[in-house]
Amino acid sequence: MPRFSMPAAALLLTALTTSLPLAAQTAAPLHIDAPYVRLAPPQAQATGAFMQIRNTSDAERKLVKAESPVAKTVELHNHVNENGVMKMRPVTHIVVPAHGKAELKPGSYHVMLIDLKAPLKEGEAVPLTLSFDDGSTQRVDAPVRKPHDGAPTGHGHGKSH
Ligand SMILES: [Cu+2]
Repeated sequence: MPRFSMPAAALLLTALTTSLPLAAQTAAPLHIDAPYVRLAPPQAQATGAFMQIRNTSDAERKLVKAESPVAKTVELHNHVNENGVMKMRPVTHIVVPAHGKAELKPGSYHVMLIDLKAPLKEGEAVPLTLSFDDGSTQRVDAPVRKPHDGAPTGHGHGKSH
């Protein structure tokens, strides 16, 4: 009785999988790694959220919006050097390169949580909804963490130790 030999079946399978468009295999080519929110001083009304966004697709994506129920306003920010002074500036989007990643980290791009509705506690999970230029969204829970010692503050004062 005729049947596929094993090598023929393997070849057929290889041909099928390699000819599939990438989009058909991965509905969500964006991956959010290590999200966290910086623990702010109790009286602070704003803080930053940081993460890495990996893009496994062939197309550049842009993060265009972030939302969170813990803050009245959520903006996308970058730090820019203006005459030697680091300042935060809102940006319209953050690029996630094809087969690359966007790094949201202190002193660089970040999600700014402004007018916090209640002080955030260490370990609390902050829900973030990220919207991209292709209309897709990603929901992540970012734990609140203490900032690392020596992280950029945006001020010019030196370290005391
Ligand atoms: Cu900011």
